[in-house]
Amino acid sequence: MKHCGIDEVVLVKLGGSVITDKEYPLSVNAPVLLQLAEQLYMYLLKRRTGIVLVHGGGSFGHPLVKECYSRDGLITHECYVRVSYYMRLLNIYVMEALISQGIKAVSIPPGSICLHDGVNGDYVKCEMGIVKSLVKNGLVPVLFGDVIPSLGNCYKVLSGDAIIFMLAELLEAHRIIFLTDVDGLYDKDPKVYRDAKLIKKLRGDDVRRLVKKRPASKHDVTGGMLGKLAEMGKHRLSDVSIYIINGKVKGNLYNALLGRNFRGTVIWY
Ligand code: ATP
Ligand code: IP8
Repeated sequence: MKHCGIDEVVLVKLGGSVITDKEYPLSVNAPVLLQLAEQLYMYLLKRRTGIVLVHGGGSFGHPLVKECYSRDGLITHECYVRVSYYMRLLNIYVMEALISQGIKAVSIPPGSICLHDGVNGDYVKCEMGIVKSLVKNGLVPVLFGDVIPSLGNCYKVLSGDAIIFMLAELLEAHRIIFLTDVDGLYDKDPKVYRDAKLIKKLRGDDVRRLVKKRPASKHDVTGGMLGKLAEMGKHRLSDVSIYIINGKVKGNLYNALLGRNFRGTVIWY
């Protein structure tokens, strides 16, 4: 996408495992957030790239939704109000960090622009025109995993990962960077298996093979790392490179944005 002097659009997912501590409900990782904002700012000083940020639910969204599912079996009206409130609160922390570092960030809550068509399984429609206009103007739209209304089932969780791939199609992005709290995609969970091996490169065609069963994760209602891969597999991507890197390592985001010296996984379509 070429507009108003912007050469390309890069999509960055600020993983909930990076910006919050998923072991403790409602805990923000403020120093890491500030460090990421600083890296983005330094990069934007150098390159005329459009950036769209999406952040995850981390210890704000996931434990609350989990509690609703185990208590009520679904997202009730009360639950929707509560999760929606706390996701906006997390978003405020993110916005605060970005704006304090000089980034022209604008928040777009997906709960206000997206609707789940309860009839067609996973089909979600979002009014993303606003995102396109803002990024064209050189601003940095910030979306996040959220709870959204559903025509069939009252409410549904829309993950930040799903939003990233919707945006990739809409904005014809060629680069997507996922920041998590591990060094990339491993052959098994590196937090559980000490002998897990980092997968440095992976072809998009091989992603589906890796996601054989329904993803499950201790803290995560949207499937954790395997949920990310499952989401990737649903979209028609071409000429896209996806980087999964550790957002807690200082300078990693900056280097990945510049395409140099970063440790992580690259998946290409
Ligand atoms: P959020 O959904 O809150 O935004 P996130 O996008 O930062 O979170 P998670 O969904 O928590 O990331 O996924 C990262 C976690 O996935 C890691 O902490 C790691 O323990 C776990 N994981 C499970 N399997 C793997 C794997 N094969 N490779 C890498 N990480 C894995
Ligand atoms: O963390 C989930 O978004 P994700 C958002 O990007 C909620 O999967 C509300 C749990």
